[in-house]
Amino acid sequence: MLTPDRIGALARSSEAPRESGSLVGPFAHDLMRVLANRPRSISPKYFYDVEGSRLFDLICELPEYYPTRTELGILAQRASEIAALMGPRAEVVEFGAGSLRKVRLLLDAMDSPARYLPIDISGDHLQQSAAALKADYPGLDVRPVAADYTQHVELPPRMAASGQRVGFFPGSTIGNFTPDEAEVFLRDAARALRGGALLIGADLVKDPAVLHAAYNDAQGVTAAFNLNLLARANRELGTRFVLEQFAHSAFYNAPLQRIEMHLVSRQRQKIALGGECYEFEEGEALHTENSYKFTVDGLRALAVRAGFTPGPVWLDEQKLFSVHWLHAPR
Ligand code: AVI
Repeated sequence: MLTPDRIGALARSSEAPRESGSLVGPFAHDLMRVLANRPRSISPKYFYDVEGSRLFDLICELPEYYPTRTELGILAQRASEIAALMGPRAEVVEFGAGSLRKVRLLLDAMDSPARYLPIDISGDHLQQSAAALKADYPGLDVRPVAADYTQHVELPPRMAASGQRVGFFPGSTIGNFTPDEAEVFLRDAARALRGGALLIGADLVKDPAVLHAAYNDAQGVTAAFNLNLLARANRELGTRFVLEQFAHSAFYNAPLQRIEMHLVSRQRQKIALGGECYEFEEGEALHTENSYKFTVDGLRALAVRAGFTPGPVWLDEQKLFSVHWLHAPR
């Protein structure tokens, strides 16, 4: 549970004094822009500092959060089928590589994988995971790319003797984009993977009660993950958000087929940032994340709009999660 003690601990960890100096960088810039507007909505990419990544790893282990273990189950069960589609000496490009646990399932099944290019915004985390992977696959050319894959990323050209280039985008992270952003991302991926394919995980539309539980876990880890956005602002930007004065709110918006996460102000309050003062009314929300859910046909239609040709789709027995093979154009 997210008890007052735990909120207190999170809040204390958010009180590290900031060096005096001007507020620069995308987080400061975006947070100021967001606070100046209404309704207030910020990109979920700011969840993932070191603490946010740690909390997300905990979420993936929660009994209520079915996507990670379900997708891992699908990949483990279908690894040889997927490896056959990849063919020999394939290059794998992973968008938003995290712990690299999922890609190991593929690499173990693949026929002589040639190169692995994990792209992640968190450079340090990426270098560490890439070094660990390299030690386990000595014959693999591991080339980490520290970049924001939500923006256009220039990839190195394919190796001369390699097979096809296959993108890997697991975890239903596609659901954290707006529909327009998802299409732009996929169109860009189709270009980068020309002549190859994309293997993508997408969470499915299902009983709202199952979705609700996955984003409102009993231990309060998702709440801590959501509140860490404010803790991060305190640590990095010197804001003085009092975490106890915001409530985690996550609910399924059925018409839009998405979970929405918000931080709701428990009282009227003012927040200072960059020489400006921003007011929150009681009950006013900062929208922190959308997590879109898909039907199989909906994801395939989105892929077609972005230039892919849909191939096989694999689901778990309960039809909770889907993994799609999408052919990139030539
Ligand atoms: C990373 N992403 C796919 C997760 C999701 O389910 O949308 C992030 C998350 N947010 C709350 N719990 C997990």
